[in-house]
Amino acid sequence: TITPTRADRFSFGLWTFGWNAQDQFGGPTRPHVDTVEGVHKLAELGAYGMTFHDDDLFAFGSTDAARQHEIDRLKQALSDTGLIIPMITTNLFSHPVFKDGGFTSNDRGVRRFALRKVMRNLDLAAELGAKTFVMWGGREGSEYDAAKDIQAALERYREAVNMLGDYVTDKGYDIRFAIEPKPNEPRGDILLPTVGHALAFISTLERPELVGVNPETGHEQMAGLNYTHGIAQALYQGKLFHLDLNGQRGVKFDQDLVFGHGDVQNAFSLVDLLEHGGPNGGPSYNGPRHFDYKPSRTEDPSGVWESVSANMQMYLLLKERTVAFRADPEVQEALAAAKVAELSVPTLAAGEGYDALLADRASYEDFDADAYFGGKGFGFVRLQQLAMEHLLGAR
Ligand code: GLT
Ligand code: MN
Ligand code: MN
Ligand code: MN
Repeated sequence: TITPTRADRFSFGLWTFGWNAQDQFGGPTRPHVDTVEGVHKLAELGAYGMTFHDDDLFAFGSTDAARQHEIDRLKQALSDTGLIIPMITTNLFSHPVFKDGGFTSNDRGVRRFALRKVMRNLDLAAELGAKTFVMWGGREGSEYDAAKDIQAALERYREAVNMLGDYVTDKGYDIRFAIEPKPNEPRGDILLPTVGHALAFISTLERPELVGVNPETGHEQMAGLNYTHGIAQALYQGKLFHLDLNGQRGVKFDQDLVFGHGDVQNAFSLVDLLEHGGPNGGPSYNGPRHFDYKPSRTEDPSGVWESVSANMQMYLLLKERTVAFRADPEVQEALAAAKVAELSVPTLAAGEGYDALLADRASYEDFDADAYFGGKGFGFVRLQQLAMEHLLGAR
């Protein structure tokens, strides 16, 4: 085992280890975890941060005094442990009033209430020094096509994010937003279902620079997509503001397993990308390594903390394996044979335009597509096998 340290920047949602394991089919199997105990436990296990929704810290509808009491207890626990709050978010999905969404409910009064709830929590984010504000619109969506005007809903989503951008700017808050995509669950279909949809939506905003994405492993995989690819595109577009690491096995309900307990080979390529950037360089990620998972309903309180450690352990073990992978001369040779670095060479020469390309007979008239590879393959399977051998600790 590898001991996690603050420098690894691991963070956990209060709603993760704090989940009492109530699900659609059965009641809680565990007691509630107190915030202060949670903060101390996380610090002890090597995390550096905790994140939360307003309603995780103080119950919906708390009096101002009860709310303040919980904030004060949290602040004391943070100062006792040195843990920080890198991100906070607002719950716009649990209370029945949000049954048709928050920012995009058909009901205008709900939309106005949702904005106020978020603004109040933005003030708290600023007070606690959180730099990222996640927006997971789990209830923004529909079950019935006839019941939701999707273009109007997107316009209301846009209106909401634009206004919140004005708010943090006018207040001088050092906070950026991160939209978290998910294709479905709890709604039949959720708006902004994938990283790609969210990135396209962000480009329509008045302050696009304030808004990025918070992709969750399982959410992309629920849509049958490659999480590492989604993360790579978010990095490429300078939009990876935060992320939710967990495990998922295939296209089914949101499993929220421990990181790496789902598609472990994709977790390997992900950690390689986050830690080292692309194989030929390109941005890596230096934000929090945030886990958004659910300790399975079968686990007792000690199993919960085992699972917290397991997330960090999986990340660190994979990190170690990716370092070995990159350092292996045989891998270097296989990467070269597979021309992985050649993809970084621009297709056109410096200063070359379509005229020069048209004049280059070698590129077309004399290009013999049938003979070009002379029967030779790329050797991608060999390269992948080397990656798997490193992943398995066989090298
Ligand atoms: C909820 C959801 C998560 C989101 C959280 C942030 S809450 O648990 O399932 O994926 O990240 O709102
Ligand atoms: Mn999440
Ligand atoms: Mn999830
Ligand atoms: Mn979740």
